[in-house]
Amino acid sequence: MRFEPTAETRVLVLTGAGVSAESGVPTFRGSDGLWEGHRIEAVASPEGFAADPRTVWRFYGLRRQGALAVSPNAGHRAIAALEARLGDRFLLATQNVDGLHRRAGSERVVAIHGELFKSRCVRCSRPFDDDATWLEGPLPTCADCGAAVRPHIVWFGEGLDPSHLERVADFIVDAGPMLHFFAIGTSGQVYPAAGLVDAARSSGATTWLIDLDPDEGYATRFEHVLRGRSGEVLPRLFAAD
Ligand code: BV8
Ligand code: ZN
Repeated sequence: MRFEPTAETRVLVLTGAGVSAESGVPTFRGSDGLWEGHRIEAVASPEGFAADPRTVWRFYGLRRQGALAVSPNAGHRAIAALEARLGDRFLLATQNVDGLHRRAGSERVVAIHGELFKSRCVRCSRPFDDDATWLEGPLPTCADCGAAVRPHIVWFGEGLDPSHLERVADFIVDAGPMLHFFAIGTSGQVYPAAGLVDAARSSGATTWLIDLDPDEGYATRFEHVLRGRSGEVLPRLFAAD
């Protein structure tokens, strides 16, 4: 099956851990939500950071190491190639924080859950590039005000960047029935990202779910459900010729 965009087609892609899984990055569901005995939701939370910043920095430091050790896969490249064909008629909202989409050449990317290789002062809040793992020695503090520095990640219980949500919502509304919405490699458990398919459908979009093992409840909200590995399905689905 191949996706054939016309000159009017708009495409919004939402990716989850299943796209990076093809590069060897572990998914959340695959770990049953656990990491070294901790519930990920507890570690990826403001309460978790306040209670035990060393453990939270260990979680993110190890993921920075892991992300630097892998490369984008054919699925990432197929998404970047579709963007190159469609230009401003394309937008990618990713739940993944690993930076692999940008390394594959994607530019029109909204990193709705934050970015692994950015940190920010809990007080000054301005994000800055940071690929340090902070696994050894003292934890980072702000050079300007001395407060704690945290990963620039949207944790459970924290709101997403309103400008990100607005950019995605505007894209959906502007596209209307010309929109094709693709959710790829996501279990659709985490809101508000999991609600994008409903917003797309209510504006008349055609909806597609591509997943190795689609979540039953989530899949019922899509018109097309393609079962398979994203690294294999996407190059065929998004092939240009
Ligand atoms: C918010 C950054 C309000 C962290 C992430 C009850 C209690 C507490 C909270 C809530 C609650 N009910 C609802 C909530 C809200 C909560 C939520 O939805 N919780 C869920 C768990 C119930 N949401 C939030 O807290 C959000 N914020 O609502 O705040 C608010 C509003 C305004 C103002 C203040 C507050 C914030 C959510 C963001 C959390 N941060 N990431 C980090 O990454 O370290 S979420 C994190 O988990 C990931 O980013 C990702 O989004 C999510 C996991 O989802 P997936 O990417 O889908 O990964 P998963 O492993 O689940 O699935 C992988 C899929 O790939 C599977 O389907 C699998 O079959 C498939 N697959 C595997 N291999 C392949 C494949 N597919 C293809 N090919 C393959 N090879
Ligand atoms: Zn500061």
